[in-house]
Amino acid sequence: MNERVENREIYQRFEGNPILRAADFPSAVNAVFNPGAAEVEGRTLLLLRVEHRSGLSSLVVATSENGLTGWEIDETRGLQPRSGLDEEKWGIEDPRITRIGDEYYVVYVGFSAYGPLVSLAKTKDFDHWERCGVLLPPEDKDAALFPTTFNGRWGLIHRPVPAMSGLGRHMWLSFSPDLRHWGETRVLLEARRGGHWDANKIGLGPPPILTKDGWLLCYHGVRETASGSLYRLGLALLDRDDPSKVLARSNDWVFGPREPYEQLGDVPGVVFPCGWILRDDGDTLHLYYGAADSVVCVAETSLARLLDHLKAEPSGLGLN
Ligand code: BMA
Repeated sequence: MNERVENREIYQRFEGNPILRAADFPSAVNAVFNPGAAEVEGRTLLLLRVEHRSGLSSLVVATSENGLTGWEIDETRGLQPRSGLDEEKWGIEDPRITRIGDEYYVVYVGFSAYGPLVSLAKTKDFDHWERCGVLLPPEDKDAALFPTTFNGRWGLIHRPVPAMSGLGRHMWLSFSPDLRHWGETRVLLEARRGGHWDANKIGLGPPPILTKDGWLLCYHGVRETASGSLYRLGLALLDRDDPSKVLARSNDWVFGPREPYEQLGDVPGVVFPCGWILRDDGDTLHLYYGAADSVVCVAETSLARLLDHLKAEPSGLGLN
């Protein structure tokens, strides 16, 4: 990679990418991608979306000491779609993990008999699970919980799809007093229009991270091209106390498919993160993403650098 280009990049790809692929699995699977991420007992844990050769996905655990190398896959740990349940009839996908107290709340997409929907399960160890059921009906996905409440209500970012086409797919915010009943629903971030990289369709990446400046969001924006959809990433910042207030949004995308492993696969031209981990220094951030719906990769960045970038681009707000 040309050094001048690399220096401009906000995220640095790990040179050992992809860190996990189908061939690493003991059993024959089609693809492994879009992992949720958490720190569990001092190790980095990825909850991988594993697409089996049936076409249906389940969630499988892999762990590593340093979050980059030495991944150990444990096919007995994770979450399987519940058989006989229409809500998970065609698998479960794209988990986002939020730690609340000593539990991990995993919001995932259930590929139901009626379309993709948002479900929740919680666990302390990724072995034993309590299913909390469907949070939002189809079609809805790209959802994650905030780790704290706002005036006693939990917050959930999600991406419903309007039945009427041409109106855009935007990111929404809903609240709940008990993690079961959701309301106070409003649009949080609109997809831009026209020629922008994030026109018409956006969705949350990993769960929001609380920073000194507010809640940091990483979201994907989709551009339709003659040869398919391009999934790239942008940033936004929400008010710490009132997350319905958007303080800043990047104008330009900050990470997009470039390397061969992001350009070649089942769905070329896709980077799709569902997890990130802020390391103990409070600044190093590891972003875990699926590349081309085929493999798992990691990129590193600095939290301070992301926030500086957002502050330098305040005009991103409300630009349509
Ligand atoms: C989205 C989700 C992701 C997938 C992406 C690109 O709609 O379904 O799971 O990675 O499309 O195919």
